[in-house]
Amino acid sequence: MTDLLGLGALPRIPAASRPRITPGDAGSGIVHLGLGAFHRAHQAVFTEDAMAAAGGDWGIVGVAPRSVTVLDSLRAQDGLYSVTTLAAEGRSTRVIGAHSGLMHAAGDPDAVVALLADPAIRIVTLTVTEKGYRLDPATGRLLLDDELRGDLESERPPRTVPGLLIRGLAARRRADAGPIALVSCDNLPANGHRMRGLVDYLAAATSQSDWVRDNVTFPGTMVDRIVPASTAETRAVAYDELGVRDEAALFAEPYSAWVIEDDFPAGRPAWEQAGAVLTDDPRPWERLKLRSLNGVHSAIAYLGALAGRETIAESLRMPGMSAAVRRFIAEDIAPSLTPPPGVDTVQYGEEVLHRFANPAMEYRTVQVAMDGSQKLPPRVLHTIIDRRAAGATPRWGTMVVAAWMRFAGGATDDGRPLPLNDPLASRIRARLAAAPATPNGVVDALLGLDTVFAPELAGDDTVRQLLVDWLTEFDKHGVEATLAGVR
Ligand code: CS2
Repeated sequence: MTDLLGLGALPRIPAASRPRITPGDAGSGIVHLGLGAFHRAHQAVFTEDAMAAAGGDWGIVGVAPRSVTVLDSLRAQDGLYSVTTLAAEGRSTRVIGAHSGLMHAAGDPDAVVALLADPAIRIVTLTVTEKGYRLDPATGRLLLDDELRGDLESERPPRTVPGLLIRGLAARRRADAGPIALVSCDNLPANGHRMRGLVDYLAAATSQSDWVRDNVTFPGTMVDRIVPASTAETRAVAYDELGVRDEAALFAEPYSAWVIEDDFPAGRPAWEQAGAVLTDDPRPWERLKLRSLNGVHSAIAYLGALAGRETIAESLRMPGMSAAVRRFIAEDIAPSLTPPPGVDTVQYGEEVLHRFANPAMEYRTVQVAMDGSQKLPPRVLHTIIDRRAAGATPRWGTMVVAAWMRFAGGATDDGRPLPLNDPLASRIRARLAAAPATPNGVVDALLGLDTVFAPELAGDDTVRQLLVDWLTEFDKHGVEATLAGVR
């Protein structure tokens, strides 16, 4: 008898931890691109709960775009994995059985294209991270490089996510397989709108605009749950709780939210019965969450990492850190947006800080810090742009950008290496290497990254001066002492 999680092992795990549906009972209705931890602890859980409450053939075929590590673990476990919810008061573990199939896009792109043309599939959801969409972060326009052009213009198997989608839609049109919703579940501003822009562009380039207009919708979403990268400890806890090994185990916070634009031409799971909010306009939620939660997460990550802190919770305990991010929320973020009705941005920010402080969650600063060139525009730069347009001086927002600039230098304040894990890493390094290592030199070099900094920011002398001032402070005193002076 194997001690690995899988269908055969389910009778042996505690009853309260078993999936809430019978895995494999529901037919497939959703294709999901991106098998990362976030999808598995968020949309998959909502979908399982929706099927448990109201039925429906909404099994998820999980597609790994490139890496096979998670895919292999899931395949060995019949698609099953556990999510352990960590709260200060204790933990609880449940196995999720919402996946009805698993595929590898890089290994077998034709199979994924064929699946997108299957009438049973009525929804495609995506968590491919900001960079997976191939959009210019500063302008939101598609970055048409050789790889993507090859996906559009040649017959070779698609290599990019947009290429895979447009080939899948073409196959669906030919098969007359009916309408479908494409749902971005990534932290992009107006993600539904961006998804539509991307697909419209590709559809025009491949002469299928009419079909796309009549058959494809792009519901926007706000997704929210803190799901740290798994470690050996995650797997050890799962073993303790389940009595079997789970190589794909996850940790997550108790909080989970999903706001979805209700625009599904071929039906959808009863997600509202699983706690999701279905709405006409998710954009106020998206903006609130991106700027207040993700923007503050990035702030704590860069500042904490520079001060040598490993985790977000630990960074938040640094003297002055919570004062600085509270001022960022109250003085820069709150005036930059209109929250959803009945929500107060400062109060929302307090709840976010409470979640970040969860002592049971080990969310690493360098995990949030990665892909800064993609994350900064929607999380922080849009706040700064809006505040500047209103004539204000966004002191705290520029502090975060300065911290990112210092982080890009690759070392903590006491000289230990920091990883620059970013699709623009080589451009960033080259720019820094060619510039004087002074606050002015660094600011000029990095403001010149035109896919990150829109012209109205790069050409704004007030912003430039604020950045130089913060970098000068960090150079003189280090982040720790700079923060300690914030009230
Ligand atoms: C985080 C997000 O890693 C990051 O960049 O800011 O993944 C964050 O945990 C989620 O968006 C929370 O919903």
